[in-house]
Amino acid sequence: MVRSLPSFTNLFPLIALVVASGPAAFAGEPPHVQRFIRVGPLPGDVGSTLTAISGNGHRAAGISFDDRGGEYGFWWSQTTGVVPLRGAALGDRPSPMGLSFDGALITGGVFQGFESIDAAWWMVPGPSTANMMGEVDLEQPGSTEGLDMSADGSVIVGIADACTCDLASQAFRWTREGGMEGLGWFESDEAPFYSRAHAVNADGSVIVGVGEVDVDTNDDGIPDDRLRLAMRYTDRDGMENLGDLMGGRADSRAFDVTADGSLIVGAGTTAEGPEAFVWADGGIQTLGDLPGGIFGSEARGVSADGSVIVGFGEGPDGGEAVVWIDGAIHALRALVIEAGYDLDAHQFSLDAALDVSDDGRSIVGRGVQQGRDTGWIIRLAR
Ligand SMILES: [Ca+2]
Ligand SMILES: [Ca+2]
Repeated sequence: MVRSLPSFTNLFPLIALVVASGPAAFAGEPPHVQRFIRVGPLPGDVGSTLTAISGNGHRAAGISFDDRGGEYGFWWSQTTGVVPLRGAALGDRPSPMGLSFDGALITGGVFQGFESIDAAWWMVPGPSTANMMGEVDLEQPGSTEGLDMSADGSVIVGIADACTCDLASQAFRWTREGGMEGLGWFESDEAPFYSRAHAVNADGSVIVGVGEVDVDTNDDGIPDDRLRLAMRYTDRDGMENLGDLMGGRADSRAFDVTADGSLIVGAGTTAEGPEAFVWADGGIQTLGDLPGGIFGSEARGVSADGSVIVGFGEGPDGGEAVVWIDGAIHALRALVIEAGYDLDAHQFSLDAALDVSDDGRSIVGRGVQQGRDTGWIIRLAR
């Protein structure tokens, strides 16, 4: 069967209502930075980045880089600083990507050799040794990687057969009782099939990410293109295609979801270029971009109630970490400087915000300090 393009919807009033109805953490106030924290690499390494933060905002996870291009995973808290995660064997390189609400559990992958990554979870503090998660039953067994977990860590989602070719892949869900289970794909006519799960809501019932569809662009009955589009998976509805923003190519992906699963954030494509969106049942709303520079934005994380969204936009000087609060976009760099941190003197740029705590107050991401990748945490005042 050949499918036509998914239908597009654009219900601004609906989304505005949904976003404004939650217990907004910053109702009516401009955001103010309380603390800016630089999170450097492990001892002896030269660069770092933060990939995720726990729901309560107390712990983060990230990757440390050595001067030979090697990468090594760590977790961080205010009291411990950066602490290395361990693989299953000597020489393994952990890559943490998601934390539980309290930060006691972390998921990600462990690089074993150069081509293969295997999904794992860690309990911290403690021995911090990787617990490997096994494989989903695919035709071609390959790599797996955990990318997010539910609030209590009982449900982990990610991508299976994450081969470096990035062609045939399947979103998975893992539970301690049930092991790893493939979530399937959108209906596609021909292999290779592709889907991946980026995030899961608090109770593990709503999973979001990307799927792929075949399309027949010239209406000759033969699919001639494949599109990657944002997806939402529930046991009741299966894998649903969320469509894309109007205009431009059809190309979208979902990166995060609110605690109750009702709001999904990600990036789509308009005639102007890639643009961050927030999706709710029946509607998708664009989030806009920073003024100046080229056009482009992406939403990577959302608070539990949907009132705070983080990601990146394009400003006059290139890509910048941003926060959307009640729909308004703010460059984080400007907010940090306003709070008295002289980022210019330290040659510190904030390139992308990658995750936000449940209360919307703690944001992590990647930056560059004096030419070297450097992780950071921003605490917003309430
Ligand atoms: Ca489009
Ligand atoms: Ca711009």
